Amino acid sequence: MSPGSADLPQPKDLDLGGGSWLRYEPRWLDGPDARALFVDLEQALEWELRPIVVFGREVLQPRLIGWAGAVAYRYSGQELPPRMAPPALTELQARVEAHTGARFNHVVANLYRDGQDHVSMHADAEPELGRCPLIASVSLGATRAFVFQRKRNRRRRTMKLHGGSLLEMGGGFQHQFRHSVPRSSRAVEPRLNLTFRYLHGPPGWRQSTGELSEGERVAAARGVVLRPPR
Ligand SMILES: O=C(O)CCC(=O)C(=O)O
Repeated sequence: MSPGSADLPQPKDLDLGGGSWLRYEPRWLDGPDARALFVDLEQALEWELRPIVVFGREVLQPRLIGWAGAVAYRYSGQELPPRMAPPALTELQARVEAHTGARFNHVVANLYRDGQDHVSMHADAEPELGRCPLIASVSLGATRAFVFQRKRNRRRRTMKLHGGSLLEMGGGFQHQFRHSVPRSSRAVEPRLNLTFRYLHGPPGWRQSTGELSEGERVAAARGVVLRPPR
């Protein structure tokens, strides 16, 4: 460990039990690379303030969202139609794929304009993602808290997501946990987050019993034993 490195955020492999895991690399991108990508993607993506349905009520999402992918994605009562990725995003996806060994075909982008922008507790467990999806999350810009809560006992843990970081969420994480980026009372700079996902089919697709999802394929390739999601 070099002098002073104890103060820097360190990579983390979190085995959360029950086949759920997180892998965090705080400095996946170096500072200038991460800053340049923020500028490029903020300009290249089309940002929208979109409604979603929460407890039967339509509300505006408390952040701007953008996306790219060849297949439509439906979540929380809204559908994101197919949309082409700008070149900067295609290049970033190739880097995430090379690093994780996973394929992705859909990206959801969130732009948190300030500390009031947030995402509430949720899980990304749409059937179209298949069992045990591997979701790779790249953060750019301000550091924000990432809170995850075990569904069974509601126990919460918090970690920080730094600009330039890569967080992989895998195994049963989307089935056994919810996650959020809560509001911050401090004045924070904008943050851009990209979650890379693999959609096996259009809304309504269901995985058949003998079929492997992309998350299961990657786990098998890494020698990780998965338990069926509960
Ligand atoms: O901004 C983040 O780190 C999380 C984003 C997220 O949970 C989502 O897009 O589903």
